[in-house]
Order: sequence, then structure tokens, then C-alpha cells
Amino acid sequence: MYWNQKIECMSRDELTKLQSERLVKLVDYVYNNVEFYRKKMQAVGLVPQDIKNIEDITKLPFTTKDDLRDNYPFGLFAVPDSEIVRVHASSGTTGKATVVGYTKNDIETWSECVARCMTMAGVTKNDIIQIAYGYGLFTGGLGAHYGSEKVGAMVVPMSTGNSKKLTTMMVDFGATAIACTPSYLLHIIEVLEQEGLMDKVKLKYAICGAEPWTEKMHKEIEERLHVRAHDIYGLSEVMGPGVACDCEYHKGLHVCEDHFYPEILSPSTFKWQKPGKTGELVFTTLTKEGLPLIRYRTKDLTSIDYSTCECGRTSARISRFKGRVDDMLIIRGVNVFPSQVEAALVDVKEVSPHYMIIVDRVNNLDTLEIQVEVNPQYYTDEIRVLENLTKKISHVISQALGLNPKIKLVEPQTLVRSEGKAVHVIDKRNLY
Ligand code: DLL
Repeated sequence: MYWNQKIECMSRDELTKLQSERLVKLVDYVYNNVEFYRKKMQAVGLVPQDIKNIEDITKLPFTTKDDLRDNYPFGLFAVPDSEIVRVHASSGTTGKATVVGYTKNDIETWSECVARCMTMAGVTKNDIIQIAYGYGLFTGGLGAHYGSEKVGAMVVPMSTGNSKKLTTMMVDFGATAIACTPSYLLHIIEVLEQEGLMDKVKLKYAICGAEPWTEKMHKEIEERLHVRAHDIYGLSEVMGPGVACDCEYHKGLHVCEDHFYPEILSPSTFKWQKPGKTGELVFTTLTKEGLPLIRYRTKDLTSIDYSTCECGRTSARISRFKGRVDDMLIIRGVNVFPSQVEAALVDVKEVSPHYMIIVDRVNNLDTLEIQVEVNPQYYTDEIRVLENLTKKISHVISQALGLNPKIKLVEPQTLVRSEGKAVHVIDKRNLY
């Protein structure tokens, strides 16, 4: 079995020592290789020698998604482009993608972390795993793929989109594991039931993540599919899937702490929260070469537990996610910011800046409707004109989001005006 016991079961003291050594190296590395970090440290009067151990991390400034956007595309890379062997990208807050880059060693570290997660989920070299996260700029497909190969499993790179082919191959190949978003897996379960294939399924493990899911969904997947379902977490900026995953005891997600240093901060004071208290998860990448990040604010809300797990692993565990600090939505695994919709609509003169995003879940698939108010001078009863306008808006929005939402045009002055912070989203899914 692939299990990095030496690292995953090391004592807290040993781990703290390793983290301290790695942080000291990292700070020196970013100071000398990334102008952005040098300037940020200089602005608060810090030099690398001020960072002597892991506790000194609190002296360092934060990094945010906006910093990545402002330095688009490669401005935060710490190595020449020739050392980067892969890039991925995810949505930024205003429509510009955040681009992440990996050196050869980064890809190796990433595979190692995903391999640890797959192992926690039970996957071994004897398994046949279907990877049904999207392949491409999204980190899910290739991330899960490389980690599963490292374990030695037989990898079937399905990607997303063709559920019938997926279910047929699941049965024909005798797949024993599947990695995909939990909502997609619920959809696959329905397809299996409709096709009468359920009793031919050999699946044992499901490795689900990339979006929030409730304990109820977890149970439902386990009961309907007769598998052990695991929660895998990650984000592109920090690496991709594999930052953390839960083991067979399901008491929180073990963080690959030798590579990613977690802090849980109070969203109001930005001070460390006590273990068990919910706060914003912040990560420092201790070993990344291409895009090292110092105190990256994930905006994800969780709590942390440093006690040793029943499985023997000593790594800290974060709890199932409790929400986000910002307004990012995850729809069919795709990150969507309301501001992206706003930015796309600005260029369409026929509509006003008033819009409402309505997210729901029907037959276990996320649905997205965007209601847009037509400007009074362009509003008409002529159906053909409105249809053309709907097409035009569908096009700009799908370009901006990478999703094809249903567009519904509404008459001027119909959407509710808010007196405080504008409400642009109605999310009916109850995910947290
Ligand atoms: O979603 C990476 C990933 C791929 C993780 C496949 C797991 C499996 P991004 O597209 O950058 O990367 O989105 C990152 O997704 O900040 C969370 O808000 C959310 N997220 C990811 N995993 C989980 C999870 C990938 N297990 C954002 N539970 C993160 C809840 C999750 N939310």
C-alpha cells in the first residue's frame, strides 16, 4: 500500500521543526525571486532574517486572489518561464483568470499529496479508478490523475460530460473507484439506477470534492452506491486537489502539513483561532517552486484539530467546510463570482446593471438562471427582438463564466432594489 508513514505519522515536534526550516527557506526564496513579495516585506520593514521559525509566520503579510489577478498571468512566478512545465487557471473575481504554474518538482509534490489522499480513501494499485473531474485548465482532472497513477492504480481519464459512457465503462471495466464532484456523482447514481446497472457496479470508493457538500449528501452517496465516500479538498492557487482529505474514520480532512502550513484566522481580527473554532483557512506553501504563496487567504471557513487521528496520522485535520467569507459560488464545480456577471453585462447597452443569479439543484445537477433587467428604452413586446437579446446575453455570459446559464429577461424595474448591500444571488441548494 502507498502510505508515506514517515511523514504522515511524525511527531508534532518533528513536524514543527520541519515546517520552521521550510518556512525560513521559503521566505528567503520569495524575497529573492518574486518582486511582489520583496516589496510587500519591505513595506512592513521585514527582511528574510526576521523569520526564524514557524511562529514568525504571523509577521508576514497576506496574499489574496486579487494579488494573483493584479499580477496576471505570470507575475508571481518565482522561476523563469522555461522552468514551468504546466499551467492551470481558475476564475478570478472580475472575470480575469488566476493562472497557476508548476515546475517539475511541483508536479511531483502534487502527485505525492494526491497519492496520500487516494490512499486515505482506500485506493491501491489493484484499483481501477475513473477520474470524472474536468481535464483541462481546471486542476481536478489532471491532479487526481497523476496522484492515482502514483499509487499505481489503473486510471481511466473520463473527464466530465458523458454520463452514459461513464456508467457503461464503469460496469464493463469493473471500476472500483471514482473521483468526481459529489453533485455529479449523485447524478451518475441516477443514471445507473435508470439504466438498471446498479447491481453490476463494483465501486468501493468515491473521492469527491471541488465543491461544498453536506453530511447528508455524503450518507446518500454511501448508501445508494454502496461505497466509502471521501472528501478531498484543494484549490488551484495552493496546488489543486490533494491539499487535504479524510481517512476511513471521517473525522476531518488530514492536511498535507509538510507542504501546506494551515492557519485558521478570525475573520474579524485576523488573529489565530483556537483549535475547534471556525475561521478563515489561510495557507502558506512550504515547498512550492513555481508559484509559492505566503499566507494565502482561501476565504474558506473551517476549524482545525491537532490531535492524533485513530488512523495513526498525526497531521492536523480540518473540518468539513462551513461556508466562504466571500460571495464565490461553485456551480457544477466551476467557480463563479457575481462580479463576473456584472462585468459581462456592462458591455451590453440594452440591459441595466440589475441582475439576479438563481442557483438550484434539480435531479442532483446544479441549475443556473440569470435574470437581467432590460433598459426601458430597449424594452419591447416583440418576441423576436427579445429572443435575439437573450441570445446575445447568453453568449457574453457563457464566455465570461464557462457555463451556459438560462437567461431570463425581465421588464424594467422588476428586480428588487436593496437598501443595503445589493443581493445578487439566491442559492436554493442549502450546501452548508
Ligand atoms: O476545486 C480543486 C479541487 C479539484 C479540489 C478536485 C478537490 C477535487 P478551485 O477550482 O480553485 O480548485 O476551487 C477551490 O473549491 O476554495 C473551496 O471553496 C472549494 N472546494 C474545493 N474542495 C472542496 C471540498 C478545486 N472538498 C475552491 N469541500 C475552494 C468544500 C471545496 N469546498
